Amino acid sequence: MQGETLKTLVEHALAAIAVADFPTLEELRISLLGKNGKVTALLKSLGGMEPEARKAAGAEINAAKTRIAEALAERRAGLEAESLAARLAAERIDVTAPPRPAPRGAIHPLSRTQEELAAIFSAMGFIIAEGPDIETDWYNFSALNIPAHHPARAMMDTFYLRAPETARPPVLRTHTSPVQIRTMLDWALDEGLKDQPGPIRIIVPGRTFRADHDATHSPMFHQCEGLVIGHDITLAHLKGCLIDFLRAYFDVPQLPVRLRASYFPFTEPSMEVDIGWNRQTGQIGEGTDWLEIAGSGMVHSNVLANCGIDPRRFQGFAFGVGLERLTMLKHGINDLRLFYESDVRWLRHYGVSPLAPASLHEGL
Ligand code: 2NL
Repeated sequence: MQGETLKTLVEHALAAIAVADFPTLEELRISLLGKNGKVTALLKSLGGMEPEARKAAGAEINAAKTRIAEALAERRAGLEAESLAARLAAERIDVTAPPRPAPRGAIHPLSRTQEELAAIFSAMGFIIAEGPDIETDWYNFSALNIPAHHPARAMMDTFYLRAPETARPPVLRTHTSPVQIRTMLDWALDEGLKDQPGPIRIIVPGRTFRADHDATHSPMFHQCEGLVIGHDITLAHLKGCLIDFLRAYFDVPQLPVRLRASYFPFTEPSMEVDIGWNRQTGQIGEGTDWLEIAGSGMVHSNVLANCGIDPRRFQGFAFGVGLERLTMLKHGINDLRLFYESDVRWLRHYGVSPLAPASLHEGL
């Protein structure tokens, strides 16, 4: 009779366990194996039995208890696996879906050009130097070997700030060269202290000002100048550096580059830098026409001396490019004034998404 009862109990328990959910499973565990559970009660009843009967019944009840405990564990594991599978299915991520709605803002094309130059010249070991927009006459003109009568110094070409009669009025810098002057002065001090500084290798992007306003000139515009000073820097370095830079920027590996003798007060010799293009189509690197793109030269010995650098021990090269011009040529923009009008239609058209892939093959 005992055996039948136990067998039925186990059968019912296993059947119930097989279809139980989590709460039911816990209820079953308590009602079967818990302190007041049915199987526990049977085990307790063993105490009142004759030894022979107890031995047989004990084995049976313990076997039943083990069977039920195993079934409970198995069902629990099954339920856990099912619930994990359900979560994984529900929380599945579509990695091919767009990450967020299309961005509304765009990088201004001038900023983009500046970022591209920073990337190209960083790869060549240059660092970026910056300085003030408002300069003294000495940093902007005198230190650069620009003579007193030079037209750049005239009121109609340069913005001067109000100053007491006796003082030389400050100027809005007409080029980024004063930053190179400041860099060379600092460097000469370190060199003098026998700090053994490495060569100077900087680019100086930034805002510049001249009293000019038409389709190709703005009173505020942007330049990027470069400067390299060392013991053994030659015109060959200047040439290689400019060729590598222009080919990377315009993404034309065989871009023709020509150096043409010219004059600047702060370099000797001085060269204009031309690139090959097709005047008719505007295609850079095609055709037989030449386009002036930059100015360059070996830093004038007077400029080095003005910065405390001994021209018999050191020499170097410098160059300057207009950022608007570089940008207009690359993107076919024909009116410089639109750069600063903040017309959102123009900005959307020429701006670059911050998430867009880099336009340079080497990345930004
Ligand atoms: C141009 C010409 C140039 C430089 C800039 C430079 C700076 C120092 C010393 C010597 Cl501190 N040179 N800068 C040299 C040659 C040309 O720019 O047409 N820029 C748009």
